[in-house]
Amino acid sequence: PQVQTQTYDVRLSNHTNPAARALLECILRKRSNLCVSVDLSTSAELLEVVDAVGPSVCLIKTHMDIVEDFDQSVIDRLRVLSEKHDFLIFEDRKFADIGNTVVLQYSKGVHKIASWAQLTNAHVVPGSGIITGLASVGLPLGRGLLLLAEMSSAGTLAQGAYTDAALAMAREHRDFVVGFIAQRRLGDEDWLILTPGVQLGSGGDSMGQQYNTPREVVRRGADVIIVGRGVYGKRGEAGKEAERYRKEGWEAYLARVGG
Ligand code: BMP
Repeated sequence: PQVQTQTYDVRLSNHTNPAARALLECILRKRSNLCVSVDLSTSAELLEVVDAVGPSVCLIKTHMDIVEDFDQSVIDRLRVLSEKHDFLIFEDRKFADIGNTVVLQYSKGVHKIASWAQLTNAHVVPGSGIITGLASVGLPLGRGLLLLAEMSSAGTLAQGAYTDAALAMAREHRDFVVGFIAQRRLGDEDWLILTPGVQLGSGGDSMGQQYNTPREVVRRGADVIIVGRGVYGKRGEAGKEAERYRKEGWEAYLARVGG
């Protein structure tokens, strides 16, 4: 049977990476395939939105390098919320350097990403050494990696042969690479497909972002929909909006698997 039509329950048995398994288990427990991308630049705003959307999400995506008042307490408070509401954390770091450098960027510096993010991601432009490097840090900690195989933005170079190369690289590191940031299902194997560029009522922004609806991206193969401004854009309504997107994403999944 095609991965596309398998339930999250069946998909769970296709995965051995602990982060991938934890994500699928959380999706099933919460009946949520929604990841909210909380791109806010103060810790107070970030944590307020995370607390509001927490009940509706399986995953919170961060860009920790935009938080102006970052310190270890932001991570501590985020982890408290992840236990309170039951979600995983994905740092959207988009690593893009040689193996030796990404080892340091992943484990050290101000953010120490590997110590708190179950999932992170990487560009494949440097070649597979980037995966070897990240895996040397992440695998012993039970972390998982997503490769950027496609992007949502207009004019992206991540298409065609580039996307095929990302798939080939993933196949060489199946223990650590759990899936892709992509706009559709890739490959016959069970990869987790996380799709950004999602909003109800498509369109885009003035800087090249392009949106598709939850229904459309799930139909094309998204396992997790990533929504940023669509959820936190209207002040004070993030909780309500997250629940709306959770329902949309879940109904689209049920339609895809024929439930
Ligand atoms: P928004 O829904 O507000 O457009 O936010 C999308 C989020 O997903 C941003 O954090 C962006 O960095 C990320 N993203 C994206 O939009 N397209 C991609 O192809 C890959 C991304 O990580």
